[in-house]
Amino acid sequence: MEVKVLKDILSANNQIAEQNRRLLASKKIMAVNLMSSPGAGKTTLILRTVEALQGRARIGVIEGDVSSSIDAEKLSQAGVTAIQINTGGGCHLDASMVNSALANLLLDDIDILFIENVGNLICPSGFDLGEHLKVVILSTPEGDDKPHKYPMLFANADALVINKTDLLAHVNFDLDGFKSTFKGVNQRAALFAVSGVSGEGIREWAAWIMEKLASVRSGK
Ligand SMILES: Nc1nc2c(ncn2[C@@H]2O[C@H](COP(=O)(O)OP(=O)(O)OP(=O)(O)O)[C@@H](O)[C@H]2O)c(=O)[nH]1
Ligand SMILES: [Mg+2]
Ligand SMILES: [Zn+2]
Repeated sequence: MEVKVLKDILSANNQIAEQNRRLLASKKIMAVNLMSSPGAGKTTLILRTVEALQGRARIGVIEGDVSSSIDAEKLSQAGVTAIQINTGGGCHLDASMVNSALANLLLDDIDILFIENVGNLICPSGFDLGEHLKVVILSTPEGDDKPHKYPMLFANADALVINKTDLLAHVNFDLDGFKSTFKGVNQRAALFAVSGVSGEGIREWAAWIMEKLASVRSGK
């Protein structure tokens, strides 16, 4: 019984995700689902990416949080088009929340849509939003054992961004060891080591995003 209910929820979600995918394709927008634990640096990475891609791509953002509009306001203050979704207790975004947000964005003015998921390493990975890319951010203070503990999220990522490299000297995070642990759960994801504070690695990450935008647009 429980299994059937879960299947129904996921299949309803997938249908709306498909609508989102079609709408995004018709507007030539690439959507990126950003997932991490709370505070790993999702909003900061979006801000750094907007700066890095200034004049090259127009960025829109859907902000998912349980409550508040702090993140959307932060982005708006930086001149970024952002819309806030409050899940009111829900621990992940689903396709219908994203569908409502899409109806409130000027899609003709967006090339790349970042969807900042609710901070959570568990269920966000189970819900298709209609996105092109799933990107996971892990910050160094969280520890290098997370791919073992939350394998679903890490296994499904198209890219993994290790953030807060500026703190490596102060935390127990073995970067090389981590890379091999991660390869054990996901061999195909692109890997980036960045700092949202110093800007280290942002250029490489931004170049990858532009490459992906080009392939989405050429239909590859
Ligand atoms: N030292 C350091 N701090 C960072 C870095 N990136 C982000 N921070 C800080 O970490 C805190 C959380 O960053 P956010 O970008 O708000 O993280 P988030 O993942 O969007 O957080 P939630 O939306 O609450 O889940 C803030 O105080 C940032 O200034 C970094 O690379 N290095
Ligand atoms: Mg945030
Ligand atoms: Zn959830």
